[in-house]
Formats: sequence, structure tokens, C-alpha cells
Amino acid sequence: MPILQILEFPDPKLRKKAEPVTVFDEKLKVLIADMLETMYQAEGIGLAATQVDVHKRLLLIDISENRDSPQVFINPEIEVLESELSEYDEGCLSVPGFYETVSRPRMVKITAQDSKGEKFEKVAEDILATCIQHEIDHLDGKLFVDYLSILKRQRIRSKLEKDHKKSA
Ligand code: GNR
Ligand code: NI
Repeated sequence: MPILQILEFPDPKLRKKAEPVTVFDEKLKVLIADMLETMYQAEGIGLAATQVDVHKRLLLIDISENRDSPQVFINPEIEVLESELSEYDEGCLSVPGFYETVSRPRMVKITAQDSKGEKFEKVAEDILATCIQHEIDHLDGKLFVDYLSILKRQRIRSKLEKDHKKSA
């Protein structure tokens, strides 16, 4: 199965807003399988469809040690359950090599659909809550660098643009 190419900041395609998934067919299953393989090979704990240039509301997460417990969230909706925030050093496969602290709600409830279109709910805390919010941001065209200072974001942008020129 093919490994998909991951878009990198500041690619404008990362800013597109993803559309709801309406068809739960074989093609969707193939996309999920390809995205899982891509996430594992890149050693990420999450991946949003936007990152592989598919602008559908679909994201994957695997925060397990053994990398054998993928969770698929389609058309996810989020509700904040606590005003408490938690801080994590976030990284992103679309912003390779940079890690910065971001604060987000510590506990959220997700309502989503699985690969068959069945609705489910899940309460997420700590790193899982952070990761889901990071992935939903991707579906809305947002990146963790948007939470940083303009100066930090500019530095990251210049460094990545240089890297992209070198490898072009
Ligand atoms: O692999 C990833 N690690 C990570 C660490 C802290 C907060 C969020 C993440 S998600 C990231 C993979 C990715 O870019 N998903 O969009
Ligand atoms: Ni990311």
C-alpha cells in the first residue's frame, strides 16, 4: 500500500477547510489504511486527512506504546468538558523538527463516526485530548504554529522554506 506524501508548512493547501465525509465506502477504507501506514512510517501519534491533501473530515490517532491501537474519527465534533488547560510540547508531521508548548482544554468529549458511519462518543483527557484538538485544527486549516508568537512562526517558516528549496 502506498505511503502518502505529507504536506509541510507553509504549504497553502494546509489552510483548506475539510468537508464532511458523506460516503462510507471501500474507497474510504483504502484511504484510512493508507493514512495509517503513512502515520506509522512517519512515527506520528496522529494524522489528519488534510495533511495528505485530502480535504475530508477524517483523522487517525494512535497513542499506544506498541503502535497497535489506531483510533479513527470521522466528522468529529468536540465539546470542552473542563475549563482547565494542559500544556504539551507539540510537534507536527507538517512542521518537521519543531516542538513548542501549547495550552489546550484538558478534557473534551468527542462525537464522531467510525469507518462504517456508526456514531460514537468518547471522553478524552491529557495527551489524547491534546492530540484530537491538534488534528481537528488541521481539518479547519489550522496549525499549532498559529498559537505561537509571530516571531517564532516566522523563524519556523524561514527554516522550512530553506529546507524545501534545498530538497527541490
Ligand atoms: O506525532 C505527533 N505528535 C504530537 C505531539 C504533541 C501534540 C500533538 C502531536 S500530533 C503529531 C502528528 C501530527 O502532526 N498530527 O497532525
Ligand atoms: Ni499535525
